[in-house]
Amino acid sequence: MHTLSRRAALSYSAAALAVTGAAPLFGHVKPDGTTEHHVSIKDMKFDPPTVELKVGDSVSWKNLDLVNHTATSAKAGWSTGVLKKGDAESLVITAEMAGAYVCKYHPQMKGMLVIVS
Ligand SMILES: [Cu+2]
Repeated sequence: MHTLSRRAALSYSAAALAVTGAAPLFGHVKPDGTTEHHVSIKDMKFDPPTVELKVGDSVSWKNLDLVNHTATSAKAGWSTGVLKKGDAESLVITAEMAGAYVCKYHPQMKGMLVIVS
């Protein structure tokens, strides 16, 4: 994680604490009430493989492997694009993006976005 984004994440959490008085359970709650979820790509796996989220939340994928990866759902028509070592990409999640995704280079790598209300 970049120093800047970590600092931003901390300030988001502080803002959430000030507003709600409770720590967020998962991810980082932003001032607009949405949550940023983090998925690491490491050892040819998405970690965590399944993310439960609300429409409007964002997911940030970060590639910690040496080889290039993507998070891609051909069926739902979205992709992070190519993530090289150390790259991260954050996408805002719409209802249409729910379901399974893979790495386009390594289709055995499986992830899932589950929309909860
Ligand atoms: Cu891959």
